Amino acid sequence: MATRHQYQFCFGPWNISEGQDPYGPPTRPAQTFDWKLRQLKRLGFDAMMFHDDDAVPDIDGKSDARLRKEARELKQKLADAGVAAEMVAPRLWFSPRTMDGAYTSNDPKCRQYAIKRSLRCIDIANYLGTDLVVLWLAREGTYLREAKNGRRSVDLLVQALDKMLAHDRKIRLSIEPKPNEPMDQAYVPTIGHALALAQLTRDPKRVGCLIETAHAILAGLDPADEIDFAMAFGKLWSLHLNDQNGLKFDQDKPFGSANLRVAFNQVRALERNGYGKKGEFVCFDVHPFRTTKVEHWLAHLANSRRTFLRLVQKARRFDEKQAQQLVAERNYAALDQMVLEHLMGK
Ligand code: GLO
Ligand code: MG
Repeated sequence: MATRHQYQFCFGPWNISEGQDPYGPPTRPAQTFDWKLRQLKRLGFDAMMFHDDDAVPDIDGKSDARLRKEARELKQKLADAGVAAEMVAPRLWFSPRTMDGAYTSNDPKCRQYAIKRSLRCIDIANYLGTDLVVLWLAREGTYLREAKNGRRSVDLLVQALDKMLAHDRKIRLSIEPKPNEPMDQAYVPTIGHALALAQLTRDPKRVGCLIETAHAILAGLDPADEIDFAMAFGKLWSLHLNDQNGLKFDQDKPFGSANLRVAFNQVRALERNGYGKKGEFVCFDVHPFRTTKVEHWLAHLANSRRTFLRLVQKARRFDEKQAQQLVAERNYAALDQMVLEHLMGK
């Protein structure tokens, strides 16, 4: 099982967040992008992931020429720092024009905006030197199911993906499913939905997925199973590791924080499938606790990476032979305890 390659790590500027939640304001002052980039380097990360407006702030007010100029400047800054751009994602949930959804909005003008913005996001990805665009379909769903026609929404999603695929023959789209929040019910809640949707597009081989631990748990699934499923299709092109304590708001806790065993099984699944061998990054979509002081502001990122690497060692040192023996004997009680003892260590 042990496929000994080195993993490459990534996070986004939004993962050094200021602590606001729906009930209260920020608890830490905002930091500049340049500071965040320096911290990323200092922590030993290899790449940064971007929203389109992380790369080009206030993107909607800027001309195409301006967008190109700013994106190229950013590319230079990343090159100077020796940091890769992992992906770019259109932020389709902030604008008043995406209030009722982006590609599935009931308003045709809003749908047009969402598609145009996605095409500009692809342009940014090109300028930054990545062929990966991530689609977290934040508002593609409903607060009440009667508000939209579900069948039409599937057609609209496919049409939007097709326009993106046609805009650039090389771009790959990774759908990041999430079953709820901000919506009551999302149209693409799981990896199965994402990969099925890919099949309806004009170029299924360029539509894959991104698994986020917390999102899989919110869907009632084991993220390790989602990893195995996506990788059986060769379609896991990115990953947002974090953790989640049960069915509540999206928590984006440090990797392994809520359930070390579930984290261990994700690492085992990545190892057995050779995740990262084709240049895929391990990204942490984690946030500091709201209570975090400025001087501890990066701990959730450093800790997630450390936990991941320690679990890689745990996965590689797991006694597979003994485990297989117990499986053959159907002695799952012993197997269960063996896993716990292995995780607890001496
Ligand atoms: C929120 C998502 C979000 C996306 C990011 C990239 O629940 O996890 O953080 O990953 O916006 O599109
Ligand atoms: Mg995410």
